[in-house]
Amino acid sequence: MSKKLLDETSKFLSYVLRHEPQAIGLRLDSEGWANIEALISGAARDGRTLDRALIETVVASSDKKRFSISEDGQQIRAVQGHSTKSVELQFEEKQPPETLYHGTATRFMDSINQQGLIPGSRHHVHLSAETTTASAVGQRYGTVVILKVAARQMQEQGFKFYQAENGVWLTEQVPVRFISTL
Ligand code: HQG
Repeated sequence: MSKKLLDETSKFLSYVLRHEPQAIGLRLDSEGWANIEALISGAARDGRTLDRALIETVVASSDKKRFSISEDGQQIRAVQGHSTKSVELQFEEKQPPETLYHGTATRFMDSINQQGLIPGSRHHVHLSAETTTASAVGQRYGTVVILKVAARQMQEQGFKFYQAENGVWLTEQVPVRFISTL
């Protein structure tokens, strides 16, 4: 299996499992699970050939462990990053480290300095424990800025934090007073 095929399939899975399941007539339950056979047949109607081996290889080789397969092998979901309204993952609250990082681009900073960090179309603001991940995320949008978020302090003041299965930290919003630049 070529890297190109794996990358393209990973992007397609992110698209249908996080954002637009209806594009291939797929139903996700509230925890984001989709039936793998329905995913394969929905993709086929869209002219995309998927099979179990390809799906399993994408899941296993995903650098950020974006997807998981249910224990019975019948279902697949994205572990975070959703924007579709049909899904509302029930994350467990967890105590964050003192500091978490968010990578963004210089062009968003005026707005962030006014509004703090907001989720955009996704369900949560995404934060990471290391600056390397934050840097890679920010670079997707332009000249990167790494923001430090006083996560523990936020939590002490009543803000909730969650950690997805793949280690990504999530919260609803980050007010300006908890943000500084690195
Ligand atoms: C920015 C990747 C203006 C925010 C990563 C970001 C992540 C604001 C963009 C996951 C703002 C939203 C998510 C405000 C935030 N004004 N802009 N007030 N507040 N922003 O893609 O965090 O590779 O929805 O800084 O690992 O970049 O896809 O979020 O630049 O976990 O698996 O608005 O995507 O995972 O962009 O990335 P996104 P994100 P995957």
